[in-house]
Amino acid sequence: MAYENIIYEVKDRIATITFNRPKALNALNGALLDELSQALDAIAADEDIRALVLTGAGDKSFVAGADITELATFNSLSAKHFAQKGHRIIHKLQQLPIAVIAAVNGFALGGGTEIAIACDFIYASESAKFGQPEINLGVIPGFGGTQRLPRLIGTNMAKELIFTGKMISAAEALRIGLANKVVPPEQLLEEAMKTAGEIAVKGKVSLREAKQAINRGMDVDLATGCDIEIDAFAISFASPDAKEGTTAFVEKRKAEFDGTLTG
Ligand code: CO8
Repeated sequence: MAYENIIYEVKDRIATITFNRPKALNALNGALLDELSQALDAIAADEDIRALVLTGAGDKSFVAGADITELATFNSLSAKHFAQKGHRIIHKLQQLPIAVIAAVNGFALGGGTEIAIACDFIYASESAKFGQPEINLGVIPGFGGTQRLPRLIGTNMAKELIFTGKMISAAEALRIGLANKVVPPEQLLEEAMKTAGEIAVKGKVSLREAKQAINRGMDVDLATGCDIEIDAFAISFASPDAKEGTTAFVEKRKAEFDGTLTG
């Protein structure tokens, strides 16, 4: 389908979604969210795609949050519907069985930070700025920020960011474990694509099982998490990739993973 508010590309098993409303600093309006949802469905249905990189058009912003001109028209019920829609899409993003990297190239505010932290990890350009400024609008984060941010950076750090609404730099995001890596702006996409490429040649089943074990394990106690890992470990052996990976090691050659589950 033709997209107007995002750019969706696939090359060498790596999908890229670029938020593309640069005049509004890539703010998330309803139309953009619908297109994002459709692109995520297309990715989920494509067996060949192994990684997704999300970034923003222009050199200023990743996503400057929900579109405030739309928020300004909401009542309590429409706010609820909008938040439910955002949660559904972000859940879809988080559930993708592939690696998802946020390449944060500028402002990642409100819904922008919330999308970034639903990715598997974040690479940031030196000019990136993160924050949950909703409190300055008299509202609170509505796309998962009150839940995912404390799980990622700790309760007290998340409270300080959400209560003050302040922006933090890429360097500070790196220090508190929000971003994995900070690079000069012109190297950001290259670095993200390089890591996506490294992951794209791994076994599809082992990548999926590792991701699911980590994500599901974060929401349960350690013993239950270890049980989840045991099952995921067993499932990884259902793929020919396990035979190929271990045999290649013994034969001192590079493994060629084909990603099929049965064989
Ligand atoms: N929504 C709509 N338009 C925006 C947004 C936004 N979030 N952010 C920027 N823009 C627009 C500006 O209005 C401006 O448009 P125009 O040129 O037509 O005047 C254009 O983008 C450029 O922005 P600025 O001129 O303001 O650029 P500056 O460099 O001066 O400032 C900032 C950049 C600091 C990013 C500033 O634009 C800003 O503070 N933006 C708002 C950031 C914000 O508060 N984001 C959080 C929104 S709330 C949210 O995300 C909650 C998500 C879940 C909600 C669920 C509830 C139901």
